[in-house]
Amino acid sequence: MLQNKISLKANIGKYRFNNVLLNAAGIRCATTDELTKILRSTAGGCVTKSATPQPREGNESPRMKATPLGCINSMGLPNHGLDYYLKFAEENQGKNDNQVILSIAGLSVDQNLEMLHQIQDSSFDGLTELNLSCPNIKGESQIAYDFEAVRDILTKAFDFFTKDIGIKLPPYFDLHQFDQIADVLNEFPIAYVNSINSIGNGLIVNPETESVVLKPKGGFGGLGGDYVKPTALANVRGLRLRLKPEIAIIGTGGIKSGRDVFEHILCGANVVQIGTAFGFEDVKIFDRISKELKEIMAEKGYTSLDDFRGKLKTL
Ligand code: RRO
Repeated sequence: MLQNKISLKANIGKYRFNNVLLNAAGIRCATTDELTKILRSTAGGCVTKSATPQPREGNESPRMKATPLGCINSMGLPNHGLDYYLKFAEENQGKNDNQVILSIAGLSVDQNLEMLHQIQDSSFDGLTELNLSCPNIKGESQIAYDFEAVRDILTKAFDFFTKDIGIKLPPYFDLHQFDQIADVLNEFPIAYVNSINSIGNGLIVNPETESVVLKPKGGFGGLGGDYVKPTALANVRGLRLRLKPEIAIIGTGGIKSGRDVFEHILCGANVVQIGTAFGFEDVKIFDRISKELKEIMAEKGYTSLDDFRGKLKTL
């Protein structure tokens, strides 16, 4: 009975999501067919595969491997180029409170600014996600570990960009890093941060073959799934405690059940994204997890996500 009264609606500023669950960028979101399938599902919207100005093939295969605890990837930004995703976003943004988040990941500051100019000049009026945390580009660092580089790119971006931006962050591991990134981000009118991207440069070893499991970068790759949930929760919580309230948080990392979503929201997530587990289960995962989350809320007497968002207790 109570379950009918339970709402899983969420919002980031003025953007309404009819469900708190989305895919995480990179997972089943590289083609318009995959993106349309997500929009037609229970999910509250979709994020597009991070785009570069031109289409890219990405790294050599094998470049993704599932394990019992999650997965490792070194995709290397394979995508159809910004024009492709921008057109989809222009055509589908915001219908029935289904948001299309347009993710971009330039290989240089100039590429990011070039794409932001193109988005600024377009009819797209949704959220753009600036991915500053791709771990898999050969010879490149993850920008968001260099705090001055983040300040520099955001200063240049907000010089002309008047639409809404979110920032995809890598996991941080030292509390001084939380302080430093929050100090930088609080200087800008950012709509949200998305924490976390995969944990960069893990290594999975196959003891039978005595080998790594991925071809690019000698086998090093980004970790997702069960490996990363506590790190993701710490990042959501650590940033919620430090960011100004106008900056919303998308919680991403290790979500495969209603309980995982419940924990992310307790830590302060406004919206959550599912990566590895969505890759394993496809769009039916949004039905299953919505049901599981509603069951937990019903048991606790909660009817909206606001009833417990950010209310994690300490001892
Ligand atoms: O394409 C990738 O290799 C990739 C990207 Br852009 C990212 O942001 N995170 C990730 O785990 N893989």
